[in-house]
Amino acid sequence: MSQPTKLYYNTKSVYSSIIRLYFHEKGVTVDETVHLDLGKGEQNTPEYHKVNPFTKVPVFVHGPIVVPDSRDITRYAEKAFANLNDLAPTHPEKANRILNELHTLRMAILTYGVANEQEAETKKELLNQFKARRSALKQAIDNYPDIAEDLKKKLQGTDKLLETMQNFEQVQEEWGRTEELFKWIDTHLENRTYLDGTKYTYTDSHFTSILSRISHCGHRRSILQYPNLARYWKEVQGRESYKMVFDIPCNISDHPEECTCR
Ligand SMILES: N[C@@H](CCC(=O)N[C@@H](CS)C(=O)NCC(=O)O)C(=O)O
Repeated sequence: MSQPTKLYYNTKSVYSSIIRLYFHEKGVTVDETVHLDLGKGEQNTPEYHKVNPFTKVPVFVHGPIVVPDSRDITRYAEKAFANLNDLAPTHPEKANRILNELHTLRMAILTYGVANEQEAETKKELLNQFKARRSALKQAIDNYPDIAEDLKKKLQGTDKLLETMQNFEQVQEEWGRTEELFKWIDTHLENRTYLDGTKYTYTDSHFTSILSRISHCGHRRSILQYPNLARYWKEVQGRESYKMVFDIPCNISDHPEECTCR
């Protein structure tokens, strides 16, 4: 690992946590970490736009190579750090399918979205945080004319999300889709400890972070109703990597500030 390494991340971001879990399991020690406060809009600056024009985290930098996107980072690092722990799936096609399915889940809708009157109450504070992020984005559009075009596109996406998040029916649909996928994974896990079989792979880092978000945002039942998935969830939480990344108690009712992402 002779080239310098750098990770741009946020502690509350699902996708950043995937990489932090994965690096811990892989044995990658990053030379420099840069924490971006997404609520304050630190990702929407011209400097960071040069690193990642999509202005999102995580981004991994390895010498001259810049890799945005958690899926690409895990695939890249598996090859670049082949001398470290082997976390490559032994069934790449199946792993890719699972990974792609997991990344169709709309985590922002699941995190902030309100599915009923009760959630409209319990998630009020959370939704306000999302709205504050939108305000920071609007401010950045005014402050940074050079990147304003990209930021305006992002604002359009943000507004669509905000609308969906407040539509009970659409949020319920998203939970329905999520539980369908969980049901399928539950069957897949019937004779397997991890998604690949007996071997922990990077696909598990992706799934663990997603499960953590679902659990911490008041939807534990969506996991625990499936016996194999419940067993898997317990297993991955017992790993050192989980404790390192998610050692902060996180429950929307008592720690709303710890449950943010989009
Ligand atoms: N497909 C990307 C998604 C990255 C992403 O959505 N990151 C969120 C945090 S979890 C982000 O940076 N949001 C900042 C913003 O939209 O302003 C990945 O897998 O890394």
